[in-house]
Amino acid sequence: MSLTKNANVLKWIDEMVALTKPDKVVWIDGSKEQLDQLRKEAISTGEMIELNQEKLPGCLYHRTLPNDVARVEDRTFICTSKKEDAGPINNWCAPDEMKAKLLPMYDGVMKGRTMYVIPYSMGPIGSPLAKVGVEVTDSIYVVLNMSIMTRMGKAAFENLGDVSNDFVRGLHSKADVDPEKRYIVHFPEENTIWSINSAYGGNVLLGKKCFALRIASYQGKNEGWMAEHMLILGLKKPNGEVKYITAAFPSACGKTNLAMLIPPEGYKKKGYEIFTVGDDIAWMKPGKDGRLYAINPENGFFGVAPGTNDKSNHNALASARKNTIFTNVAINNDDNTVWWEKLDKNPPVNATEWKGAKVNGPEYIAAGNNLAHPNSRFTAPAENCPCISPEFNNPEGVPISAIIFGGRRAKTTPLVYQSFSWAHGTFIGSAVSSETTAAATGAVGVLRHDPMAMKPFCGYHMADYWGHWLEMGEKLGDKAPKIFNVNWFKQDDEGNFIWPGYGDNMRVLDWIIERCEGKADAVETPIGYVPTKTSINTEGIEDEVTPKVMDELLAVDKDLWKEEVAGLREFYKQFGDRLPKAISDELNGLEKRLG
Ligand code: SAT
Ligand code: MN
Repeated sequence: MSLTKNANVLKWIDEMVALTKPDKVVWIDGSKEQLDQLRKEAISTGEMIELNQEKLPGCLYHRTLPNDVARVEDRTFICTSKKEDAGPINNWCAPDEMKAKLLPMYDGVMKGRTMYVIPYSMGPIGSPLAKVGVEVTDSIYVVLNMSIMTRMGKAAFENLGDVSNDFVRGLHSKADVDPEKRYIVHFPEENTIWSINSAYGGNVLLGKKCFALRIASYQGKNEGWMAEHMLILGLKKPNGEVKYITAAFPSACGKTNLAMLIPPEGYKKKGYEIFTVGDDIAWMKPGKDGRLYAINPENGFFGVAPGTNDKSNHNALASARKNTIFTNVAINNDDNTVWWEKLDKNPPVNATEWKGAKVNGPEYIAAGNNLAHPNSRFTAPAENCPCISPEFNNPEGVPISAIIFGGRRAKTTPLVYQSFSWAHGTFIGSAVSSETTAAATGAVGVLRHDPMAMKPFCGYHMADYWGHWLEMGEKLGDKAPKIFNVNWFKQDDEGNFIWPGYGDNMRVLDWIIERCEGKADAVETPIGYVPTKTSINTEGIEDEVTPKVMDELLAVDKDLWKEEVAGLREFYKQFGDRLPKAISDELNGLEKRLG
């Protein structure tokens, strides 16, 4: 039975049914009974495995095919009617041509299967910033993940109403999970996403990267708001005031860890606290008072499991102790729980590795294998997070004081620096480079340009996107957040990380907020304002971060930066005359300051 009278939805569902020809159509109302039923069914078919229900209540395990473990950027397309609107760093195909290619693949693809119709809201129901999506899929795994990651079910349709056509249409079929026929396709001009032949994460949970970043960035440009690949956190100061920060880092560079940071002892004692609003995506819009407000459109965390442990992210572990779906981690067969690299020092002897083979964990690892896939994930409800912000469901969002960019850089980029202005900050965002990670298929550890951490996620021309940033800055004027850049990943000549990171990143957040309040000290350098040698608090880590190490962390090496400028000049060339003048002015200004 359909859950809505909205004629636009009903018409589109009819079309999708006629195209994919499922045996059955099930509308997902979001009720506990229905989800329990789907869990049971998925367990009975082997699609999901039930984990130890005493130790991990409500938790399920899922294994994807070894060819289907990450986003596929080379098979992701932005199909705008004009090629130049997709820009030089997106894959483009004419909408008609792409449809002609994919329609035969979708024709009858759900024969013998059930089509699930998933209504969902990105953002709190009723929020002026929220938007509705409908995803049809033949995967229970998708339904169960969407039930964690979004506000899913009947209420989303209530939000849409009976007449609106403002919803994003998502068509997904796992088909044969054939990597040669895998496509993740966006039609921004039609509010439509088509995904086929994958059953993994960002390729199939269409509310996430496909809608909340690629389609939403396009909508944001047209409607005067911003969709960004950013965490959102609240920093509570000893006086009780909470300041909000967003931060954009590429996938698997520590957004979840920063969003859930536990301050070092000295800070805790003084009364500092961190609250999580979001760990991956921020939608931001100027509020009535002229400041920039952010909501997290998601309702859960799709976090990288390996590396997550009690020290790196206690709160993420706590979030994933109940009602969580684990994908491609290892199983400890002794007690039917989960394990991944760096969870602890005791890989299970009696293990099932991520591809499903029974192995001796320590021996398997000693032979150079991973027990869990490096991009294995937990899908955990936000409400499980011990430090979830009291503002998490605030429909108006939270006012942002600072925006941080960052990536993985062994050299060149100091621990932290502040931009001279919004335009300079936009330039810094456009200039972000980072070493690639396992979150996407392809080589790991290769330095590439990843502007605003949006390279894989911007739904239109990247240079126009920078233009939109500049325009937003003009609109916000002196109420605009201050813009910073951080690098937790600086290395010495032996390849060791020289900044402790994790909870100690609080020290950098502290400097950032103090800068916003006009307090902390900085020196003006060619690249921006860098902390003075003593303005980052190192109390408690003096042994590790000696004055000499601090010098290294804050160094601005002019020769390296000249190379950076040359690389950027080359990178910007492809944007031709669509590159905003303010960006090339900033590059020229930097070059001049470097002498
Ligand atoms: O696979 S996802 O795109 O959802 C996660 C990520 O790459 O950030
Ligand atoms: Mn991400």
